[in-house]
Amino acid sequence: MKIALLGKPGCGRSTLFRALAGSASADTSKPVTIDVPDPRLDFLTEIHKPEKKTHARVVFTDVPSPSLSPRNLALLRNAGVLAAVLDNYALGNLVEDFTELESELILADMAVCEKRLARLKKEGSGSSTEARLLKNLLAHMEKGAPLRTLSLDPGQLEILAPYALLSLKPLLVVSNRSAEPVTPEDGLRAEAELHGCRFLRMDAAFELELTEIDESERLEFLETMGYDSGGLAQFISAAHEALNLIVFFTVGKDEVRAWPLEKGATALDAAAAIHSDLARGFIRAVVAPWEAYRETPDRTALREKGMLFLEGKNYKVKDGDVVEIRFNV
Ligand SMILES: Nc1nc2c(ncn2[C@@H]2O[C@H](COP(=O)(O)OP(=O)(O)OP(=O)(O)O)[C@@H](O)[C@H]2O)c(=O)[nH]1
Ligand SMILES: [Mg+2]
Repeated sequence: MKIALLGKPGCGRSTLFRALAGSASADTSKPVTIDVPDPRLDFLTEIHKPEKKTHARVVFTDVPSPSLSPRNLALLRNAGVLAAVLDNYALGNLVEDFTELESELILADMAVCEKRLARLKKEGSGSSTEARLLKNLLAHMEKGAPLRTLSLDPGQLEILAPYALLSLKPLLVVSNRSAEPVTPEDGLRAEAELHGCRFLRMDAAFELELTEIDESERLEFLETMGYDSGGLAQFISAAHEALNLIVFFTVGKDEVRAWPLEKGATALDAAAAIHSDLARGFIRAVVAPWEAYRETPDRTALREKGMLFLEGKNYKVKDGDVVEIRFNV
């Protein structure tokens, strides 16, 4: 669940990182782990009043510039999502900066694909499935297009997984601006869409300032400034969404918890995420969508109304499901 922040010197990357970390003195050379805000989790916590509340988490890394330096490559390959921070508070060369970064990602991928293809040819596998796939990728990238805009099937993605190709990863495009952006964002937004990226706005310096204000005074401060709250929360949520995850919940007296799970995963996968014993001794999953608790905020009542569903191990878990695993070991 790693998200790498990249961008040119002075784009505000470290400012955004410190805002995420909640402190101006945060050490930007180490990753920071952040709770993913989730109103559904807040609601389930309110009605169950557990001793502990556990959010889904994401890990952010501030990747020093130049982003694609050899030292950084491992950091980038390791990340599930890349976020490009673009300066729109000082210079505002939005489209240029974005295009430059995207080209660097594509070039790094071309180098990997070419090297692998040469190797396959040398081994006499120049017409294997993998070689043909790599030629396809190279033809796509030669047109200046990132791999995330090429449609690939699960089998192809599996072949490519070991290479951790950078332009295949989801990329969030962040315009870092103050209240008044230097450059209008329409051009960047269109370009980001064309490249299969999600576009976001952010005022990193303001978000960092906000973290310095006592929580009790924050809302009042925002109101007097005429500002919207939750810019940071939106960014964290967008980053989490880009990881292609859903969230399921477990509820109880001791803990109410949000669990990230890959889209399409089953009840058995959910059980394994909680504990290997639950997967080993899996009997049934007892499932209700979290919304059911809005009308009937009580598990016993839900059961009596027939609103808890018994599901087998192949059940595809849905975003927002509250899950209880019945097991026997
Ligand atoms: N006004 C304004 N200043 C900002 C904003 N973001 C960053 N700055 C300032 O710009 C300078 C550089 O910001 P950093 O966040 O350290 O830049 P960086 O992207 O980490 O740059 P490097 O680490 O040098 O590559 C600092 O003095 C920040 O206070 C912003 O949104 N608005
Ligand atoms: Mg920095």
